Amino acid sequence: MTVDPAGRLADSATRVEAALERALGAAPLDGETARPERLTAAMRHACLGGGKRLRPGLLIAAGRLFGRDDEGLVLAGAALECIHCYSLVHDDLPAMDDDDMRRGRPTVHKAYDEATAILAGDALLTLAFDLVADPAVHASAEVRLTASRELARASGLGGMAGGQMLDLAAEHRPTSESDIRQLQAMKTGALIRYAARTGARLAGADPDGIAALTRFGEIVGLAFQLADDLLDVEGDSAALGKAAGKDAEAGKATLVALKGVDWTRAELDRQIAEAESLLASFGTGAEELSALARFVANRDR
Ligand code: GRG
Repeated sequence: MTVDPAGRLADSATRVEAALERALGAAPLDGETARPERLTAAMRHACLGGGKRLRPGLLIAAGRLFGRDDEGLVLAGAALECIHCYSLVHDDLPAMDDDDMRRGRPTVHKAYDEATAILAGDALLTLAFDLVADPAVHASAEVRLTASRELARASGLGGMAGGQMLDLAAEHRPTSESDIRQLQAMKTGALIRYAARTGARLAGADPDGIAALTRFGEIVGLAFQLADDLLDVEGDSAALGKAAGKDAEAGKATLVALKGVDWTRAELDRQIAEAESLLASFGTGAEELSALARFVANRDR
């Protein structure tokens, strides 16, 4: 069977886009008082009409491996995408990476203003937990609670936000390979690991299946970051939809900076080979995930 990862990803992306569109409607939901128009618009700017939707695509593909493919999985993927989009909005702020362009458009603080961008990020972060609590995500409240707690841990102090803190602290400082690996596993790896693990969990995988997908997610997370670091060195700003060459300028601690481009390419190949051998025991059903891992490694944006 030949799997077209871009086609599958595009299909998941369309479904996630529709779920986000519904979640970011103008009408207040039960328990809300009113939805300020400007904040809703800023959140829509951050979330809709752009992005590769890799994390929800991975969550949905992991679920499909274990036989589930319904709108509940899409909602869990949309929750994860809300966290990812919030992180991009805050990362683009002048106090962090100070970027003007994202996904080929002005960043949220440029299109609106800084205070609105901060609030849009805050509200996307909380919206994620609303979505993951939806009964459609899983019939069991205990499974939803686990998905929710793990989402908090992947995103927060010991995950993405903590990784961002370590990343800022490492700027213009000599940083060891193991420290770089740790900060990257937290900053970008944690959400990708969550995607693979949670897709498996929500589809009813047994502990061995969840463990295998967790390891797969860790490898894809590292591959994603290596590819991102290479794109920053070699990529084209127009294709990326954001400025390239910013890592060296900001003195970022990356494996490309520490070990060089050739080593990073070889490491990326090693990671993809490991991901594929990990999936071998799942047979042809895992071809979509294996193709997705290659897509992450070889992407040009
Ligand atoms: C602000 C709490 C906080 C955290 C920020 C993830 C992150 C932490 C910052 C993003 C900075 C950055 C550009 C990191 C490189 C990896 C990355 C997340 C790239 C963008 O993700 P893609 O390529 O983007 O999946 P799209 O637009 O396709 O969704």
